[in-house]
Amino acid sequence: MATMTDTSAPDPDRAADGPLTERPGRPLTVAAAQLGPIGRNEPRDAVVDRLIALVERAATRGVELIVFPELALTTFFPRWFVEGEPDLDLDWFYEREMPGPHTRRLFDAAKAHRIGFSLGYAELTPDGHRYNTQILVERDGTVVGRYRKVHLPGHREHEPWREFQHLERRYFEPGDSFPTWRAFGGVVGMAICNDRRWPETYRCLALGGAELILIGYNTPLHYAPDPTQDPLQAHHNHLVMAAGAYQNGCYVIGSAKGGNEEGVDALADSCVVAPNGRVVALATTTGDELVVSDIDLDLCAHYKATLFDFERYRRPEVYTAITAQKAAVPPPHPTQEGRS
Ligand code: ING
Repeated sequence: MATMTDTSAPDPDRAADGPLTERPGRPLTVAAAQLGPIGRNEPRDAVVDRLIALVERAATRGVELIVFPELALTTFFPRWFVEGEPDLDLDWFYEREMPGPHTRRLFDAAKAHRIGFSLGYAELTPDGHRYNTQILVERDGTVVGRYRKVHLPGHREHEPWREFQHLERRYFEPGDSFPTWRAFGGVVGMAICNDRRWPETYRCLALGGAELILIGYNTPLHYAPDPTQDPLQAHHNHLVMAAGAYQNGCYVIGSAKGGNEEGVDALADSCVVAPNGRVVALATTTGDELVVSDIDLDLCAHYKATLFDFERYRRPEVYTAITAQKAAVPPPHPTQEGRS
């Protein structure tokens, strides 16, 4: 039991003084705002109309925060080697400002309904840098922050052997941080698509205090480097988000752009995952759909203050390989004199 005069951080070795006490709760109504396919030439205004329709549907459900998918304003253009497509202007897919002329009315509609949101888009900075970006906006319309995708999957050069390309490493530069922000009554972090497959993503965000992690994704059902993974896409999708949620005591909201987009079938299965690792809300279609859940951010403490009490149980001095190494370094082969 901590002494009365103890003003330092709680002693990580203090004896537990009983089960977690019930807390008043920090309720929040959230939703994954799943999108169906977006056509190659679908005008921004037509897409924004779809986003606003989801905002308005969310308002009827008392939703306070909606999560739109990755690259939610355009088709998933990294599926093409654009230079080889005469009628495709790569720059057309990027936003130079956010909000910009086409997206300002989305921000206005959300603010009018006091709904916050995260939105994935292709960002072109004034000095010419290109990122796969997600922006976070509070219920009063304030831009809280922006995240730039750290883990860029796929390849950089045209690989004609593939049914379709995955040229994110050609069209984007990687982000270099996992920021978190105080917003929506808790601490919020963001990640994008492939980021959700890497445990480092969730742990870095949780070390920044994240209780709610917002993830947009565009995931083709076909994975050209290993088609044996194709039938496992839905399983892997929830596997990684449920693990990330549970092991870090976070809610995770995954929002897909699903369905058959320009000939490529993409996974839907948008969902809300609770800190206990359970999927508490799941999409039923592959189109524009609101996947709503009433959550309580205080549920995070049931894991952050017990099993996953970082201050008490983590051993960073032992984990040095995680930041010291990029690739795996297996042990040497045993020598004739004896095993090493
Ligand atoms: N897409 C995919 C993702 O990580 C991918 C890349 C496709 C991985 C298919 C595995 C199978 O979900 C993005 N945009 O990162």
